[in-house]
Amino acid sequence: MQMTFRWYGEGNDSITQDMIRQIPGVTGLVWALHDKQPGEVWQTAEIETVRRQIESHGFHMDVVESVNVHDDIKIGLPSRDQYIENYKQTLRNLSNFGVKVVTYNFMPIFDWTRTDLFHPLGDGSTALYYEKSRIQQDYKEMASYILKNLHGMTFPGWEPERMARLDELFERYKPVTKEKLWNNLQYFLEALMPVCHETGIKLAIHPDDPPWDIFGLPRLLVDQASVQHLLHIVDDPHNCLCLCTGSLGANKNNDIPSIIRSCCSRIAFAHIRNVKHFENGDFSEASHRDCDGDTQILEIMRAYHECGFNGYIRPDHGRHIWGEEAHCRPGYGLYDRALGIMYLLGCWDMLERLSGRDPKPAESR
Ligand code: DNO
Repeated sequence: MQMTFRWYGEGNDSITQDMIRQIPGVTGLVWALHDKQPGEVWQTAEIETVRRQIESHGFHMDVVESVNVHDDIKIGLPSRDQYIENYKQTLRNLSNFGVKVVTYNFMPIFDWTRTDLFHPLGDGSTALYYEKSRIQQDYKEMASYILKNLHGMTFPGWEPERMARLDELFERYKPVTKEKLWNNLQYFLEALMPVCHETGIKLAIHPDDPPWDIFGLPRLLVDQASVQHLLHIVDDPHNCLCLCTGSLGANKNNDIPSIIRSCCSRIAFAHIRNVKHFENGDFSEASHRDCDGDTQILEIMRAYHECGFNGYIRPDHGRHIWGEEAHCRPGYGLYDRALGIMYLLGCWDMLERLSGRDPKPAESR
């Protein structure tokens, strides 16, 4: 496995490349052009600027998270073909810089959804939290709460321009049933596969977070059956998963180690996040330590190890600790994600040792 760390870019992240260099084991920065709107082509000169910022610090830029998909593609409008052409061009431009994995999601309107971005935990830290009873009718209230708490930072999926048009977007998504959304995803993937073959890029879809319909919007990637369906409808080694344990793990019936074992060769990118469930259906995010949540982090690492996983991995959301909630992106502080990396590497190194191999320090730095 290859450890990476999500970085939002110079001037857009309070965490610098120099800070990340001091976390053991990280070889690559997971990046994106965060000022691009869904549907726009990522231009070579823009990618080149980020390449310098990443590679000059000894990191690779193999993984992009995300190239976001335009709503017209998800809705299935005739204008989707132009946006798909733009997506193809973006893939070609990225491949010229050696990019190997492009993450995206197919969630209608909202990306990840939470009701509290800085929920106090018992130890004085805070974490992202989902209170089930608060996700009912009022999507505007939830969106405006999230936008207000992003400390003025951009967050993919929460573009203020899109959030300002919520009523219109909901209207446009009205005819999109779950079945239509699957068809539109298949259409998108089938159109892109030839370019994936040409460039070698793997497309890694992020599961829906949380893994159930919200505000009447259909959500597709929610459990083992839907993951299998996705891999089956476009049965191509370039049609891959960004398997997020925290997204799927928000449904406590999902057995993530079993999902990993069932499709490991199609997992291009692994997000490791731990979630704690409450009786009433609420859930909180937790530290990466297995016993702090219900996601089975130890079994997940064992499953990846047994499958010989050699894809990219990153700690996903962490708690906000040591006062950093005053300035960090929700879920994306430095400290708990760094602690998470040490925990994940600790698990992995021990699994390696037990298999008779000695862990080695990161090579690219
Ligand atoms: C949450 C992230 C997601 C992910 C997108 C991929 O923190 O894992 O927002 O980046 O869904 O398109």
